[in-house]
Amino acid sequence: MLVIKRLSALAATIGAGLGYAGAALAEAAAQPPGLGQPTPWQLGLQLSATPVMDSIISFHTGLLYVIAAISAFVLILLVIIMVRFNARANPTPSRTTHNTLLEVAWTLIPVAILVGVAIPSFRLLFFQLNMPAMSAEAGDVTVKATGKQWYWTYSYPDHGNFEFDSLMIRDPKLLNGRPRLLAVDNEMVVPVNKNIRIITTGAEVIHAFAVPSFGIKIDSIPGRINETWFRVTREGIYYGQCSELCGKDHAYMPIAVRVVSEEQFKTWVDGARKKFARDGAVPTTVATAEPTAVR
Ligand SMILES: [Cu+2]
Repeated sequence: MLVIKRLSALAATIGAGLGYAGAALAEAAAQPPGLGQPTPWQLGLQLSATPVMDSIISFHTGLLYVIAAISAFVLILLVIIMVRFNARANPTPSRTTHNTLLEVAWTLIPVAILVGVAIPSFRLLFFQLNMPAMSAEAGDVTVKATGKQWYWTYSYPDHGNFEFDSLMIRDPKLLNGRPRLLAVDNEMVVPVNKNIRIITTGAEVIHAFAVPSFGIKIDSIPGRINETWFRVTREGIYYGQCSELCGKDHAYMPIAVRVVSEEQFKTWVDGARKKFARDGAVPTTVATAEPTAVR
């Protein structure tokens, strides 16, 4: 955690020095670099915006210490063997073949390490996969994200009959400081500090809904619904990408999630109901057995 903080601080300093930070992050002025989007020369994970990502980062950092300690231990053993037991330093080698205590130890100690890693790993897995209790009164929100070739369609099943497409902004002149290949025309909007359930499916091929700062990545599979959740603890704009090779424009169907206050979210829903109202026609997400002439 500390390492990542220091690295991101370093990245911010370098970025500012190169004059990059000002323009690129003008829009998300209050948002630290590395939160919600990648930074140039980034080394670690993106900063966390949810409790799940907090756990992922601390688990990742903890594992790094374990791995480093094991690697250092093995390296030290190798160096000792090379120095003390080479043919010159040790011309008459010992004929020992077995050492019961040593053999039991080098079996049991790795098992203990693996169990020690597995326990927090499974705890994190359950934390990610167990949906929290959703409460509409508390302002929790369900969003349906449909992966299409090659954009995302969002609808809010509990907030009215509207649905909208979210396409990448291709014209650099329209970016206004937002990140290239990540900014979209219609962002998904959710309230801060609420449980957000994402239900996702694919319209024609498998896509994957992933936002690094939220610690979520879930496949969007045609014909079935997958779900995941997040709870963002600070307002801002968070970017992700389709994370399943889905076709020629796989790289050009980013995900942009704008996290706002509850009041702003209500205002946005009122506007979206009018702007993106559906006419009651059969939604285009319904899979058809045969390709129609329109396609
Ligand atoms: Cu995709």
